[in-house]
Amino acid sequence: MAEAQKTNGLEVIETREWLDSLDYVLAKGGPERAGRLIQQLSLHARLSAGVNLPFTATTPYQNTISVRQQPPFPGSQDMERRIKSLVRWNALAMVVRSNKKTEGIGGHISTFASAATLYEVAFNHFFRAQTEAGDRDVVYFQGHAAPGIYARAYLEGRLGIEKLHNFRRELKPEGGLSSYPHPWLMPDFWEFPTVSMGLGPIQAIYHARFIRYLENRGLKTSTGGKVWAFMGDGEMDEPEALGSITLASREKLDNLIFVVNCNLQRLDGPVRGNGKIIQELEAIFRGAGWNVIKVVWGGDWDTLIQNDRDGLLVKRLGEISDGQYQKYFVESGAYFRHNLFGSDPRLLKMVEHLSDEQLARLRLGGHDPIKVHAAYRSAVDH
Ligand SMILES: Cc1ncc(C[n+]2csc(CCOP(=O)(O)OP(=O)(O)O)c2C)c(N)n1
Ligand SMILES: [Mg+2]
Repeated sequence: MAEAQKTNGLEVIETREWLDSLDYVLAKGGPERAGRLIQQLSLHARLSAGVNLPFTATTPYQNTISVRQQPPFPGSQDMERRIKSLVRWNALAMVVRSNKKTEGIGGHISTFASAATLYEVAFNHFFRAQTEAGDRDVVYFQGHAAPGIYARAYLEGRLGIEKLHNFRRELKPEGGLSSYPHPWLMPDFWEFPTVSMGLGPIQAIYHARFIRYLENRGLKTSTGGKVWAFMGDGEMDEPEALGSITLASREKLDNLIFVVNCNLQRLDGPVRGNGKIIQELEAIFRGAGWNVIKVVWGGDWDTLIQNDRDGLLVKRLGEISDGQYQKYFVESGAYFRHNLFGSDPRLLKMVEHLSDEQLARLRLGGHDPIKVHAAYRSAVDH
């Protein structure tokens, strides 16, 4: 049907009536009742008129957890932001300084810069250390995020400054830090080797599986410890990263949490220029039977998305490719407005109260501690 027809007259009124009815059901019966009704509608359409809805393994390009479902943030956001800034700065300074001292020493900066919130929220609110009472969480850190983990350990007083001075020169007499996590290189610090991409995710699956094996045979008591694995979106292209994901769902490993940092970027370019890596991964994991929680937009987007009564914005956000998004993020607010919202006058109207500067500063979900916290909470409680 032509776009003009869809947005015209009768159809607009009809759609609005259906949406209003659904809102009524939602208000009276809650989301579960509404969900059942939608399923019934779809079944009815299929049985009585052969309406076959196109198959989709993905959900719309928005956060899985709505604002209403979001739990309150338990910490001090100001304090945590300050800690995060210090950690992020020290990680960067350590890498830059090492490269000044020894040319070509390398080290990644952007990996941790993009994942700092993901780690800080986990460190501050979720990771559980070993206690006498019970078992602990197990964490597979993304190998290239190592500078951030060192920087945090320094702030906690677990690593001396001389170690940071010798980043990537661990054989110096006063000691140093290995490029990447490896228990052989730093036995008191790292537990698992993760930097050959794909090793973290696959080890985490078998680790969680083995823990379950011990628990099921009474060889270990369970106190709810989780296995966390942090990885990059480019890393998901490694065969090992996805190779055993059906084992995890078959064995119902709800003691396992994957955190995939979808910064849309890998070392040498976009992960998917013409595609959408978040949607692609959602389809793969949902198809394999995983509970997938997407965190796409930060709190700055909440009102815009809540006011998106007809789903125009969410539809627009879903049709933009990752390559285009990369361009928007480095361009000005004016460019963002013109290219993203400019496709429809109704979209432009939705953001007319925001200045170009405000538009450029709309935060993404992975950098919003409240959104990340809500996602972790939901994953842990699943
Ligand atoms: C098996 C393997 N191949 C290649 C590399 C080299 N390498 C290091 S980081 C990187 C890109 C990582 O991209 P992504 O997983 O998206 O992580 P990001 O830095 O974006 O968080 C590559 C190819 C590697 N470490 N392991
Ligand atoms: Mg990446």
